[in-house]
Amino acid sequence: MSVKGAIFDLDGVVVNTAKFHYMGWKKLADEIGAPFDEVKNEKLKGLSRRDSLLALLGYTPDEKKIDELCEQKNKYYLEFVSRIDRSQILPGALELIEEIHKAKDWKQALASSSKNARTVLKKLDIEKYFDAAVDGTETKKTKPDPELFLKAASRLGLTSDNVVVFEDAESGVRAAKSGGMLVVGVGDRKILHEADLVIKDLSEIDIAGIEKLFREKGKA
Ligand code: B16
Ligand code: MG
Repeated sequence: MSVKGAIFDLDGVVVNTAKFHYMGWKKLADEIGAPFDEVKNEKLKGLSRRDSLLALLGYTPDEKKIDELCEQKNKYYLEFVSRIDRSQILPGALELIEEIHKAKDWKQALASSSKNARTVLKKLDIEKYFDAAVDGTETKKTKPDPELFLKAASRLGLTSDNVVVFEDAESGVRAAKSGGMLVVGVGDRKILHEADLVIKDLSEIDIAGIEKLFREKGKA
């Protein structure tokens, strides 16, 4: 078998930090009187901080205001994240990452839009499992552009045909698809229906399940 790669989104797939992004945006939105709820939040998942703000506001203020509001949201997010520990790792994530880490024909990367991804990885002491990591400080374009995932695959020394992406965001599923990769949606089937497979969480899949998906999609 050729070497295969798994690329994991961070927030909402490996760690329960998607909830903290939501709480940060909600706090900011309430302060500035912008309507915001969990339904609107779905559209923000996977987007860069700046694009999330513009999507939340529905208009583009001047750059100074954008910076100020982004900084404020990030301050709230970092306050929440400062308290996280391994109990925030999502079901099945550590088991799958450990299984892939031990497997000789598999490599894995972390690919997150978040500029705080490395802070989270360090806090949870899980960076050691990954062969590569790409975050929002290294990309020009935001999901649904495939740049982040293409960079992650290339750092693993693999092509799109040999990797599978795990994503919880609609924008992330689209990014992986437009990069020509297999994608497993992690979360709500109604939102992630463009994925090749949708699971509730990573406890529903292991290497054997991923290999089955590669075969079914003619990419074995
Ligand atoms: P930051 P992911 C994304 O991370 C989040 O889904 C998204 O909600 C957030 O706005 C984005 O990171 C940027 O995060 O403000 O920390 O740079 O899901 O791609 O791991
Ligand atoms: Mg995510």
